Amino acid sequence: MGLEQRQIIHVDMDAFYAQVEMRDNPKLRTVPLILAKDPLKTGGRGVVATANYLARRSGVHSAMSAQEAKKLVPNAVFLTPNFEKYKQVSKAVHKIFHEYTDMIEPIAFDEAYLDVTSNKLGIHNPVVLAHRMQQEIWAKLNLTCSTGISYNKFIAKMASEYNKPVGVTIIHEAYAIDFLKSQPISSFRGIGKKTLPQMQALNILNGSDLYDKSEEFLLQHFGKLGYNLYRRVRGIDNRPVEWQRERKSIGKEATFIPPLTNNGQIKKALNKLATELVNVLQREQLHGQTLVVKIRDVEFATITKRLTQVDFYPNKSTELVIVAEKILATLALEERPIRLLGITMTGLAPVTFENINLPLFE
Ligand code: TTP
Ligand code: MG
Repeated sequence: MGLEQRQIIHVDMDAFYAQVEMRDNPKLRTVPLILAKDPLKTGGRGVVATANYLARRSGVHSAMSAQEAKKLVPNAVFLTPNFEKYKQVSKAVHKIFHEYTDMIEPIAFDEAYLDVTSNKLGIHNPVVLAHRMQQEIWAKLNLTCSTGISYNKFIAKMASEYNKPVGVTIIHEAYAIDFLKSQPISSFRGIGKKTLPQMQALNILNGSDLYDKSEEFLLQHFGKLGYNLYRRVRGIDNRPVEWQRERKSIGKEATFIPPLTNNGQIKKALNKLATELVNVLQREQLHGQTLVVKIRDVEFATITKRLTQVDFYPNKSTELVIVAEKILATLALEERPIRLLGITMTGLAPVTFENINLPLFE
């Protein structure tokens, strides 16, 4: 043994967009519901984001054209996805996750890996944790999810899909390879529309078939993916849960010797600070709603002032300089040279939730 094994929970909301809409409108609970613009109103364009289980029973699924879905279920209700709403729900779900651990890697609005090896509740049994989390999400948000538990991300994800909806599936290391061998090849993450037919052509229909292929063979046919799959099907996936320590603020400041004496110098200094600040924000994939400017003169009189806006500030140094100058202009500064300047962004949030790409939508 030696090193303590990781305990990873993959959480995936059930029929996410559809479930949220059914929660908020009970009339939708008993009808086939498809989250897509109504093809009658788009002239047939548009793609299905998701559908409730009733509509799925007739063969409707994500990424199918809305028109095709309408043919399958003529009496279905079509609803345009309300991303702002799902984002808010996602935030609320993450708030619950944070009661358990801060080691959270979001994959999409409705999906995340949690490393609960050491968790805030000090509970060792991850099944107890997962179950509790599901109950809490249900109690507070009236939504169900499914969880997969294992010692690595790949298997945890596969496990959460294994028993949907409202499932909890744990795969212990001792059973991992048996489990992987038993799964259809389409449930291996990384095998999508393009790769699936290639696999089938090579008679690789399940994990067991995959297991039987040599590393050379898989590399030759599938390159990097093949290299990974050779390991995945052997239960090997050492990727850590990539979480970001939550930062309250990110700031940059500089001391000036000799001190700054005119607006041109100040602007130049702000430019440099803003560029550095934006670099860090970009690297950490964060953006913020409050900009704080700090200024200290040669007499050591220090003033800080903040400006908060409803929307996140763009991570663009030129824009931040304009805001910083605006803040400075509101300060009643003494006419003394400036010794120190700083700008800080707070009210931070991950950019991932904003820029999440849903290429299926126009
Ligand atoms: P999924 O978790 O793949 O699907 P789901 O939550 O609707 O259903 P399941 O119970 O099988 O987990 O995706 C989450 C949300 O992302 C989904 O509700 C809608 C959106 N989505 C798209 O917009 N396009 C897509 O192609 C897929 C797969 C999902
Ligand atoms: Mg889901």
